[in-house]
Amino acid sequence: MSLVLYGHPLASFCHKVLIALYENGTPFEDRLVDFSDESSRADLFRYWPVGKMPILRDEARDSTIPETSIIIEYLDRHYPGEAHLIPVDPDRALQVRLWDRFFDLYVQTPMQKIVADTMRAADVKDPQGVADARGTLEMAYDMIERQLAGNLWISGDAFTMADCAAAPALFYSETLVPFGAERPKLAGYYRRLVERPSFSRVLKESLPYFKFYPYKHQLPETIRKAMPAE
Ligand SMILES: N[C@@H](CCC(=O)N[C@@H](CS)C(=O)NCC(=O)O)C(=O)O
Repeated sequence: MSLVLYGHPLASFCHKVLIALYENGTPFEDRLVDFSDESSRADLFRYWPVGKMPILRDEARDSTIPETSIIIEYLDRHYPGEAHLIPVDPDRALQVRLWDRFFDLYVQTPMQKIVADTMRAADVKDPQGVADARGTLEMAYDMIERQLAGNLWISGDAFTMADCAAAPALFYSETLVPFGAERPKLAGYYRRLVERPSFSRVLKESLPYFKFYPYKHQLPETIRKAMPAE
């Protein structure tokens, strides 16, 4: 198979690319990266010394594509399907890229900060950084609530790369900072994302791994009930 995705079923940025692949039914091979296994870890770092996942290997073109937004743009250009996750119209495409950046920088990043701090030793915890991250999530939620006025998806009526970024970001951030009754549009958007077949499939495949998520007790009840017994 030409396309190989190096990633992990629990990793939110990997979910973002999986959604894009599933939206178009793009064939690919899934290669699980296990950071606790030296050779698996070396496999990833050999291609991308930054060490962040996912990365996409395109064996047919002998190229390595890192960074989720670049991966989705690459798939759109070289392996297009029926779902155009980047609009053809340049101004609409710009809006999609803006909201894609927004979810990565102001939802995923603070969400990861809070989760990572949980796993730090007591003497190196960063309470101020975590409080700032929570504040960023509240600010982002308010902006999303306003943006959704009249929009089915984040940048209009079509599901795009920005929604691929939104789904895992909001799925995990909601376990840390709930949306609150004052943000009904955000709550409705979240439900549409979770019910979207591409993301629903990603979540189903992640079920055996959610037991490793430090905030697993705050996952939605439907997910907790569907998780295999430990
Ligand atoms: N900007 C990167 C972020 C990727 C990222 O942060 N991936 C996480 C997994 S969700 C990771 O590899 N974490 C491992 C680490 O930081 O050591 C992208 O969009 O691909």
